[in-house]
Amino acid sequence: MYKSRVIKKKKFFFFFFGVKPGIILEELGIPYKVKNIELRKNQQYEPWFLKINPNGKIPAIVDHSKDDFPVFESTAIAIYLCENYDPEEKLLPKNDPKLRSQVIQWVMFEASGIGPTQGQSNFYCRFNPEKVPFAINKCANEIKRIYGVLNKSLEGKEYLVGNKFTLADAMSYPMVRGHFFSGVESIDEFPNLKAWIERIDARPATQKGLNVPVPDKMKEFQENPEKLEEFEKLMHIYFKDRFKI
Ligand SMILES: N[C@@H](CCC(=O)N[C@@H](CS)C(=O)NCC(=O)O)C(=O)O
Repeated sequence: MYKSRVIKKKKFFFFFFGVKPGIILEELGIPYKVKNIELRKNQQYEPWFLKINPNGKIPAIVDHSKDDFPVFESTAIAIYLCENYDPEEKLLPKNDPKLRSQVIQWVMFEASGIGPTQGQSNFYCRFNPEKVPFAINKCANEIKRIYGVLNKSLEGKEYLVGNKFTLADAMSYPMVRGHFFSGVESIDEFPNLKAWIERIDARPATQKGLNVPVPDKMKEFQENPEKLEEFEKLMHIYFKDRFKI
């Protein structure tokens, strides 16, 4: 029914496609098993999956070590993983309330700003066969405004909080590195943000997580515009059918 791939031998988690939890799992060294959900085949709406995420979206996880406890929404998954499996406070401080709040503030900034804005932009730039300049420009302007906030906050700093890599960075990085896909071709005007992406690009665990459960497509698309075009055409057909346009 769906493609399944065992990533590591121990089986504490089922993990359904979506790079953010992959990055957290790898950064924290949590053993997991992964299942790929094929969105184009609408596997996210199959009854067994809706029991895990009633919203019918990826990512979602099931914690087999805690009575098959299901968790959906990438931010909730990230916080759950840190609260339960980050005793060394690598990604989320526990005992310093101010530091913890600062990390959570940036995590929410991603969940309510970067994620939804780039998500909408992806539709207007890539999935809608009819390009609507007003929608495309509106999203691009908001993304650039958000990147300006990040760029300013990274002035003289390597990472967003406490000068160390935390959940704040881990959650924003996958979206920001895909800026071109969301209609912001260049981020040269945001040098701190560019350097921050390069810094996180060099983290082996994050890079491993980016390739879960299928090899990362963003770099391939950025380097091969014809592959991006091919993908867009497939998406046009899928969404026309889905939205009955
Ligand atoms: N706020 C959600 C967003 C999840 C989301 O939009 N997932 C998309 C893929 S990136 C999805 O599953 N789409 C399938 C659908 O809408 O049918 C999260 O962060 O987990």
